[in-house]
Amino acid sequence: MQTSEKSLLLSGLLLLSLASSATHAAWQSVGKVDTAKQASNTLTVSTNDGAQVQLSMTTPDVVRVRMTQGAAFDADFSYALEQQHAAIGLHVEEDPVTGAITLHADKGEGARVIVQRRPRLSITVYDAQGRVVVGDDLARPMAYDPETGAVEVSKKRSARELYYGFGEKALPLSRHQQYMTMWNSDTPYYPPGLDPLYQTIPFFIALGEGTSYGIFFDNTYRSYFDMGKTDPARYTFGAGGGELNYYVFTGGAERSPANVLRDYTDLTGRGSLPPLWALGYQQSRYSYTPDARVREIAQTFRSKQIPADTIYLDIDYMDGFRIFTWSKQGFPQPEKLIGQLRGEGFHVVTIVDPGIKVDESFAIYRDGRDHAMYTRDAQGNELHAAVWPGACAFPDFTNPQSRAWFGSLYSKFLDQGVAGFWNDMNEPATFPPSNPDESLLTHDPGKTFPLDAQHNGDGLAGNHARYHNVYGMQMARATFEGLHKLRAQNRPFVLTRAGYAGVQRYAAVWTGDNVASWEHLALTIPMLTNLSVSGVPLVGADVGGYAGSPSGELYARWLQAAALTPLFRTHAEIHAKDREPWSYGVRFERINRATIELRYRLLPYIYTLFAQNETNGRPVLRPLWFDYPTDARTLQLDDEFLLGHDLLVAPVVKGGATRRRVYFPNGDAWLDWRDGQRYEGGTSADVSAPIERLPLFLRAGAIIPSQPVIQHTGQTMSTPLTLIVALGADGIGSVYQDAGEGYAYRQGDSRTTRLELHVNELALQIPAASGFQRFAFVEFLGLKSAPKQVSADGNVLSGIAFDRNSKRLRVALPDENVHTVSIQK
Ligand code: MIG
Repeated sequence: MQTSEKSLLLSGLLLLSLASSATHAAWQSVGKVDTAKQASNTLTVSTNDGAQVQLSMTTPDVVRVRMTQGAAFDADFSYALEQQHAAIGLHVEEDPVTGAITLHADKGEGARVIVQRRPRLSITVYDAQGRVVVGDDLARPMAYDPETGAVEVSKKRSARELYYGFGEKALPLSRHQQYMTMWNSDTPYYPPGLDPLYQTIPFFIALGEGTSYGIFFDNTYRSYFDMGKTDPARYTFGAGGGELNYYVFTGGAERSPANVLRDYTDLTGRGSLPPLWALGYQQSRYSYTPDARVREIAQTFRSKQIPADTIYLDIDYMDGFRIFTWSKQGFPQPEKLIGQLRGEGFHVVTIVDPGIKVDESFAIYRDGRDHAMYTRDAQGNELHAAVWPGACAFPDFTNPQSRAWFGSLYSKFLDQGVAGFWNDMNEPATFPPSNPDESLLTHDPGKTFPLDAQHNGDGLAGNHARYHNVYGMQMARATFEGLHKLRAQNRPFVLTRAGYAGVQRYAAVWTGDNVASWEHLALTIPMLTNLSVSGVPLVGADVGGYAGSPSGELYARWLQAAALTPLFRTHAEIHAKDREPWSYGVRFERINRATIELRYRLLPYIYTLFAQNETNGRPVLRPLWFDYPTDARTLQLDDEFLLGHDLLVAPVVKGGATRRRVYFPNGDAWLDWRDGQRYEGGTSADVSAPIERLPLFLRAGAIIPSQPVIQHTGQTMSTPLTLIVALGADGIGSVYQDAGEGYAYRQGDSRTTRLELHVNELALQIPAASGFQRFAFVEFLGLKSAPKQVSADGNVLSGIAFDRNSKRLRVALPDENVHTVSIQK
């Protein structure tokens, strides 16, 4: 670790020098408005300096601004958008005295934009109630650098405004007063604060005084966000090239974060429902090898009765790191191995890197070369750079033909039974020529393609400076689309390290090479919740920390914290000690088993959250402020999170701690998952958290589904569901069910059950349908003692049990036709 720390320090210095050399001297500001013309739902404004600005709306609450310094705008194309969104009809009006131009949707209530003509063009967005959402700072108007092509804009900032999102950042929960760079980077062992990391998602949600809005800066060049660091009265964003092209989401009538994220994900897409197996526990390390070791790991899970669904194979399964090959020594019979594992309920995920070994005897390499699938250097030659296999060529994933070709390569592994794929090193990361070992110089420019490398850009040819930030996302897309084409009946599972806005359409995201430390465990909460509100629902961090070896305590605490995050995967670097749930002795084995069991009990709830995410864009994992934006005490709370709207998770992230302070967000009461103890919203409590306990709370009024412990998701269908009901407030709930795989659900093959709690009565509406887990039990939490009786549709029930320790009342439902269950105290 010592040399790596030195390197990190060095890289920090490097970063500073890079940042300062990128400052611009020759900014040219937009001038006053000369002409304003409305055509086909767009208002085009030209200014007396030659710049042009376009304003349009994609919904009555979403305003789009484009600025170009040239005579013409670029072709309107974006990798981020799910589809190019048509602009809606505008109503435009000019003030006869000032000339100020007002525009809004021609139909329906919504945002209003006012464009001032002088002294320079400036844009202010208002909500339907006439409140300012966000406005240009006239002291620093839209500007560009004619020499370098850089663009930027500054917005006025109110002192208390906070900012969330920005994708994947190792930074505090709110990113106010931070300067952030967007440039996908391989950053092994990143220390907290290091920026940028692997992903570029130039989207944020602003929150001030309980109202919110969002901005998405759709520019793929190296970009930056100075959120009041240089001057707290403004924030600035810009990029080294391309158009100033951004969207303002005003958050609808409620001005809520949920509306902002819904509108952002309407534009950039939602994470499509993952296969159920991908939500089970996943075990990984660099690398399980040979095959006998993989078998041993799988069998140990089963013999120790620790649930698990997935085993990963990291780079050592390959023959000389050639993609889509197997090492003859380590994995002589891959199909047999995978078949056996599948028989035990395991899915295998293999890593697939972008680098393709330059090797005349390697058919995939030759095929790609012969069909011109690779990225080219400035001279037009195949770009070569060293990665694990040595010199490699790299598919140009911005070329639709290369994507289709690469996607088709998955066919062999699918035939062999591989269930999912893990795309690593796709920032893209290369080994710098000076250091043949993997470099720890995290932002060394030699660690990616030269900026003048050439890309197809889906027909808009451009250099690597323009397309660097989308390379990884387009690799994930090639994988997703390839899998979808090859196995239309399966939901692809793809995990990617790099990405750009919209990456959620294709892949899950993990936070790269974190470190086995308490500090990094704590960091997972602000990192993952911010990734979630950046539109990516299936997110996770390597459990235990990638680099180094956690103590039994750190691993157990990390497993607890991660059990209720969307992607639940243990992973470790090549040098790390064994890191399986049983690696720390029997005491920890028991604790870790119980942690993973909790995950499996809650899978029906987690699955429902994913289905809801696909519909409305609400994140599975949420920072507290997302659901409680008017509770100021949630705004910087970074050691708790919500799983959906109903579960509050307060993991222990400090070594040696056996208690912790928990804040309960205002507006709801909360019941301790363990014993039903009630905590009022807006209060804090010191709760006991011995090593075996994850502090977990259910919102009063919540109704959530759970299931008995199973060993893997293949055992789901045969098990009955239990509804867990938190008494103490009225509430509604719903449960989503489908086959857990495939797309029949899009043709209506699913079931959604609506539930309602009113005082002591639960109303159910279970649609009659077969082929789903059956609702069999209800468990009430929040009673102090056993009730007098419980009845279903007026008939007194006999099969009821009250547990004095957990204060849970368990009721067996006679059948699924029951409409009410009521408690008589
Ligand atoms: O250069 O495949 O982040 O999860 O184990 C390192 C080996 C390459 C980096 C990934 C890590 C993975 C490792 N990879």
